[in-house]
Amino acid sequence: MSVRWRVVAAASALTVLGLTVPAVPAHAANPIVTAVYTADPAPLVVGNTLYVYAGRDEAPTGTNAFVMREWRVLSSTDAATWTDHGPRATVGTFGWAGADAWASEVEPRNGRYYWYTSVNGRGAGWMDIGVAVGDSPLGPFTDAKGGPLISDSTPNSSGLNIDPTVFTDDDGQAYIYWGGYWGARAAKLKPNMIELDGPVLTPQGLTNFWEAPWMFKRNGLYYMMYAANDTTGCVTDSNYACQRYATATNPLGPWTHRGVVLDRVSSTTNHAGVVEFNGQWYIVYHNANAPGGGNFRRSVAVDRLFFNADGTMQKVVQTTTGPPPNPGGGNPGGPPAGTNLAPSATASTSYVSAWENLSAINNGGVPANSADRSNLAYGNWPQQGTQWVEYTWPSARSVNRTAAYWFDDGQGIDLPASCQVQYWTGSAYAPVPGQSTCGVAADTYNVTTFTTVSTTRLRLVFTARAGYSTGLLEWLAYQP
Ligand code: FUB
Repeated sequence: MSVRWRVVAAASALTVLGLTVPAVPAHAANPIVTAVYTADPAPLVVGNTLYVYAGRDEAPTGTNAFVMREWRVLSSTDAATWTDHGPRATVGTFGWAGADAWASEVEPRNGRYYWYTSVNGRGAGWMDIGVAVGDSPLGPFTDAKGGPLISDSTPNSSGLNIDPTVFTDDDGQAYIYWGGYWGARAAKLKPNMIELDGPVLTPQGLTNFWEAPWMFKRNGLYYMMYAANDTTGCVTDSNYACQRYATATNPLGPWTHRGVVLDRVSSTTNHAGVVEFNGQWYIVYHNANAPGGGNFRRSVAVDRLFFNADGTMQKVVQTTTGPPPNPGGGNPGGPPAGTNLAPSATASTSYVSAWENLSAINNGGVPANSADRSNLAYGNWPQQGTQWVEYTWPSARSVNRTAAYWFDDGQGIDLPASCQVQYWTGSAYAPVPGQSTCGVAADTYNVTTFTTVSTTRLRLVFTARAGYSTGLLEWLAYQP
């Protein structure tokens, strides 16, 4: 399948800041917008729409500094095809500010949308955090406070007051985290969302925090993702950054560092947000991949994010295709819904070619088609006949279906002729009971259902077509 270029029919003219600006159709690929450079994305789901709030990089080629004066809104109803709604707030929204429309995030409350922004105030010090408010996700937005919410004069503020992330817990308490230059900070917000409620705290456990925090909650666990630039597992050049993350059972921590979720991107800065939309988790981040792009000419990208059964996050596979369309009511093009146990298993096989990768089958990649090896591929050329791959867990897992995405390289590796799912009974391998057809179709997840088995080992046995070898791009194993 070629890169999916699909144009949105979104031509209605919109009045923005006194100007008439058309909603710009975008395409389904990464970066998601290429007509302008965009950075520091912050996702927000409202109804059936995924919004992304982003700054605009205006630096001319060769300018090695941020030139940022406005924040734009992008939207999608399937996470794949995007519309750029143009600038919805600017430095001028804040009468007390003069430059640097850096990272921002929008938080809804009581039908209003509070847009927390990093912006350079005209007063003492450098960056401040302002807050604008609007009655819809697209605004119009006006200054909600008439001055900074956080500045250098805020007691215990960060060495660089940028990159706000605002999170509202189930009990209605809102929190703001922010900071740069290794100085993470946290505070409660009052219900009016424009005043801090209590002292500024220094959160504990955000190992190697550099900037760009993003907070969210999943299954009762709090997650803090943030940019780090250490050379101890993050990047090899500290001019670049990765996204680390930590979890906590309290919104103010202490946090437990969990690892790297997003490796270095092609721009030096690394700024990301996480959101669940139509049953799928996504990471929205920026890189320098648009034509003519660079460290100060960045572009927003979107990819899928997958969690392991224990709540840890799988490392993001950065794609050029972006995610498959997800208009809701299912997940066309993507893996079947459910808890996939494959990432927590150890894979083994009867044979893997030296230049292929067994890790492909449980690395969470989402193939665009059976020839897509962008997330690695398992293949067993030049072996023919019957081969197998197997998952082993340290203790028994309940499993009742699998999904195989077959690899076909158009050369020596072809779709198999047949397959069967087997499990370890404790003393031997046996076909899983009540097994539905083990599919061998191209360009799709072939789901095989069966009566739940509790086992430490699950095996996929497949027989090649005459004269060919076989391969897999993904093999998913689901708990009931
Ligand atoms: O875009 C300006 C700054 O660069 C942001 O505030 C940081 O997070 C980094 O992405």
